[in-house]
Amino acid sequence: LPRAAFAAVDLGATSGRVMLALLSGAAGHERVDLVEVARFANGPFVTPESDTARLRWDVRRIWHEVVDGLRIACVAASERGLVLSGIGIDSWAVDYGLIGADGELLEDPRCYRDSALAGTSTEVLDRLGASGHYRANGLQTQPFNTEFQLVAGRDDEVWPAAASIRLIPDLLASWLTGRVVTEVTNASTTGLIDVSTRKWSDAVIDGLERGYPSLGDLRSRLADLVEPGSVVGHLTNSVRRSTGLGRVPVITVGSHDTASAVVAIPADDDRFAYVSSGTWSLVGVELEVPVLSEASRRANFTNELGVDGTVRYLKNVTGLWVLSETLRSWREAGRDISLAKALVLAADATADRTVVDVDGPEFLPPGDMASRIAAAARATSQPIPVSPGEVVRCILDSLAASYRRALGEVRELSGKEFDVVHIVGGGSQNALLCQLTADAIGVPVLAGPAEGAALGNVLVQARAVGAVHGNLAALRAVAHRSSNPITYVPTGTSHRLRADDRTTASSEERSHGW
Ligand code: LFR
Repeated sequence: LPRAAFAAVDLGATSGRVMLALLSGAAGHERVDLVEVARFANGPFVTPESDTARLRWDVRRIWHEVVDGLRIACVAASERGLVLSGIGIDSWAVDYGLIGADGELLEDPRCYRDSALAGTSTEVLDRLGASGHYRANGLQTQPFNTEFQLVAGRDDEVWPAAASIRLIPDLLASWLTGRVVTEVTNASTTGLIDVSTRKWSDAVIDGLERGYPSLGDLRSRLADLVEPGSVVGHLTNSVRRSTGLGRVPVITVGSHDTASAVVAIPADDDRFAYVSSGTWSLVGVELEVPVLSEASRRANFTNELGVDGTVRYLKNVTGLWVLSETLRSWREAGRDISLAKALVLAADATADRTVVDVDGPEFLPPGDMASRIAAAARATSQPIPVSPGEVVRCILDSLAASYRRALGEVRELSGKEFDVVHIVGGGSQNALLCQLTADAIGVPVLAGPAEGAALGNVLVQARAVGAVHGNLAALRAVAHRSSNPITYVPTGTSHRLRADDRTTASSEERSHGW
């Protein structure tokens, strides 16, 4: 019988959900069962061409979905004789809302896939010095890192009125509780954190303020940092009225979805690598200390902060976004192919016929992926995938090749050895991709849990209120009992074509080129 209940709000770039989590079992035997009480589609909307940002999030709609989900979670918990012991929020990283001195949201937050951000990162790093910057924040260069978004928006009309910069989970938590904090795992994706001290980086912040005077005082707009597992505050009266909930604490979790997903990896020891597979595939390992070498910077590896003082050393590989956008553009063209059907067709298609570099900048913005794949195939003199089966197969073969390349680099740059690759997140349900990954990497893949971020979110809350105890290994034992990972053993199939054999641009060139 469940003895405690929590709500996990997990917001991805393509869908959001509210989960009711039920914790049962005596100490040392705990398990968590997740009940999805609300799920909604998410995605940026396109703003008029004249706007300074072209893609934005309707964060007020997200807020209403979250509150509605919490209302349903409250009912579902009380049906089981329980009240919620906590609420945790995680989301995709880097994006933020600007709040005025009166506490009002000044505009819909910009979406990280907005192509208006092109070029800013190169400009900033040239001005600030890329090597020193990386030694401070350890962050990969992505055109959308928060610091570059802030620089790109410094002359926007709303900027002078912005009193507070809030990352998406912190923004929602502030609306739920009236309290403002910055949770550190997500803050580590801003570029403004010193990865070695887990504090705001004076070097980076001062550098930006000096380099871009119209930014004004950046530091005063950033709230104090807190680690995962702290109580932000309790629900406000108005939230209590609209949800039926009582005085429930909102607890910081790994509020970066990837940080939460990594907590829920059901590993039995530390010799593992992971692919956190959703809209993106985050491919890497967990470390005690960051890798800040020049080689690491040039390979564009990132050191993001994890729960319990850890570092997530990884690479962002374009993930199932390419597939979901492909299916979406087919649907819009009147060719409705379900994901299940697409995967059956792909399984029947010729293996490794065409392998493209899905990490190319052309795959970042929304749009017709099949024609971008065709262009990439043409440019590398490979057969152009035409049928849906060929296109989807090409995407999956290309993802597996990209994971293989990233994990090879991880091993080399960090010295970390692993005998298993855990795939967590929605992509762990994609059996074909899991098998192709095992074959490409040559080590067993353990797939699941599919709701890794929500599970990791709950585990950190449960520990914060004393319902479970122990270090990350203890939380992972609970994750193991709560999920049934599926093993994919490498079949020894050799990969005729490798994405890295066809890549001409270095990672550094690619990351700057967008
Ligand atoms: C995954 C993720 C990645 C981050 C990207 C953009 O959902 O959080 O870790 O790089 O989204 O925020």
